[in-house]
Amino acid sequence: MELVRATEAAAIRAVPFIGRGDKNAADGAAVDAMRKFLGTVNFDGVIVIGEGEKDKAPMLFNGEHVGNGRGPSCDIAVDPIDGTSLTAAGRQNALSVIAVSDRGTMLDASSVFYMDKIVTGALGRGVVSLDQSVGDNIREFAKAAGKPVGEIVVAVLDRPRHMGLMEEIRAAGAGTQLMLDGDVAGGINAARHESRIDMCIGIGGSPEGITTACALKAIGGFMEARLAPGTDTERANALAAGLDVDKLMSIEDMVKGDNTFFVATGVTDGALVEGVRRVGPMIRTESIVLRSRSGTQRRVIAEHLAEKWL
Ligand code: VTB
Repeated sequence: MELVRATEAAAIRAVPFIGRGDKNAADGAAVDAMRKFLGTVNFDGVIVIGEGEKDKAPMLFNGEHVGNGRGPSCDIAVDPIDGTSLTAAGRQNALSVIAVSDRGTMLDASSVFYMDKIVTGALGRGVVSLDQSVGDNIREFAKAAGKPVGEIVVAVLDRPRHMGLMEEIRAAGAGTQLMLDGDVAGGINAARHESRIDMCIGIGGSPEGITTACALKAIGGFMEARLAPGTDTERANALAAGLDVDKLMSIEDMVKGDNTFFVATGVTDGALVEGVRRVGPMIRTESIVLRSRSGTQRRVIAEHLAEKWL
């Protein structure tokens, strides 16, 4: 629960940059706030997934120690803003995210920027797989969910690389929900029982994939992923780092054990959580806190006295 203070702080500090066109400034403000608040939390965290390398954004560095050094030893994944471009443009669905698990349990996939992913709710287990065609996945999932294929909605990042994928989804008779960014929220929404999305597929960031896996441990969703090196150099780096780029990875391959925490606070409004808003003298934030050990999903609405944040 302490971690949520760090994502709340990052989200609040990003607000002056919403819609101002400068994604690195937004990210920088969120990174600074997150680092400061993490320093007060009782744990000895090592950042396994820092963001920013792919996008050359300000960073919390891989290998950086965070927390006050007391308490449990943890691996930590941070994404002070997932959706920096969304934030800079003033679009929906930007989140501030932290995921934590026991030390040594998070896969360090930092040498490969992208991974191919498929996420559904628990119903997809034993039913869908990255090794099946998109059409088969959609048909099998619809059957398992007891609904017509025409009602299946698949979230996909809106990228030129996904043109073929979008065609396959539509040819199967399902609909797409295109995301400009933010496939962490897309994956979580696919796994949640009360969302409009049934499935989230396509190639997105590896850091976002590992983070999503942490969240899914608490929600009980299904996910598979495979690293997607874009160049021979990346492939070589992955092999040197001991990664198996051909392996079909389960959630357990990405995060081991049953002690993960995932917290996210809305920066801008989205399907998962509301963005930061001013309510009279208060700043209101909405967050989710997911804990795998107990399988709980909490929503935390906090009101922060605005004058403390001036
Ligand atoms: C996704 C998206 C992120 O990276 O993972 C995406 O969820 C994948 O990379 O918000 P490209 O943008 O290069 O397609 C982000 O956009 C963050 O960089």
